Amino acid sequence: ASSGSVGEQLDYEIIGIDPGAGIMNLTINDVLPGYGLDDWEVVEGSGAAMTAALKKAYDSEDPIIITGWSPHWKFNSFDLKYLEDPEGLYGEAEDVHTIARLGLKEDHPDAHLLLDQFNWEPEHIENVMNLIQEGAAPDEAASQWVSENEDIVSEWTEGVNEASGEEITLLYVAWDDVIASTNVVASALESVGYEVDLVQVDAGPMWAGVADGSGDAIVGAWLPTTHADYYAEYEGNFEDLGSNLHGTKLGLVVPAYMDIDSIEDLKE
Ligand code: PBE
Repeated sequence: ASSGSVGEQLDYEIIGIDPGAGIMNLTINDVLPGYGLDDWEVVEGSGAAMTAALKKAYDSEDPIIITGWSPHWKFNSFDLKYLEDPEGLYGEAEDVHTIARLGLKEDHPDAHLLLDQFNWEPEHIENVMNLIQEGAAPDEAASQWVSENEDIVSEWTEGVNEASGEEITLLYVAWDDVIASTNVVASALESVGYEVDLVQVDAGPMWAGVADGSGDAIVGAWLPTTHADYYAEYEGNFEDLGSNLHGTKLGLVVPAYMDIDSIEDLKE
């Protein structure tokens, strides 16, 4: 391992994800200034590039700092820790909301009812993420989970009438948690007769698309903080169906072998 401060070892770089992600805005605009980390920068990339960089560093026991979040499979695959955030700038545990386009209830009341009833726990989404991480295609992992969890899925489909191939378009961003949840909801909708189109977009277009009606729904809206700017920008142009999962977390994440514990330790 190289000597010097963690900043010197890492060239003052935190490995981030796609620039539209809420965690990027929070890190760059609130966390770095809030802790006086003016020397540091957050490298833009993607969720996949971030986990690839994490795996590479981890396999050689090199230092690395990523923008991380839960639920996520990386905590199952690697021994990691969140850096303490004594100022609380990453906020409290949030809810993940389902957001529908205006008019979906009138056009597809049964799909709307299923989306409104969709609700699960962090351990459930983690199961799906782990299946995908172990090599299953997202749609296969989702249909496996749906078929193995009929008790939960039957609560989402309660009172939902069978469809006959009507099309529903779900927009999602390639964040691993949202890949998992979107595929599971798609599988549940398909189980009651819908044809579901999954369209991968960036975060801004995801919100714009549900607001302009080009997508029917999104299930990965982190609120009240992470997607606050998008929510405010499009408020009035979507229907918020409320929480589908409670208990998320955001932060800076490092391998457990690194001997720093707090974001404040990055000042040295
Ligand atoms: N995430 C995963 C997203 C929301 C879901 C934490 C990377 C974000 O930062 O916007």
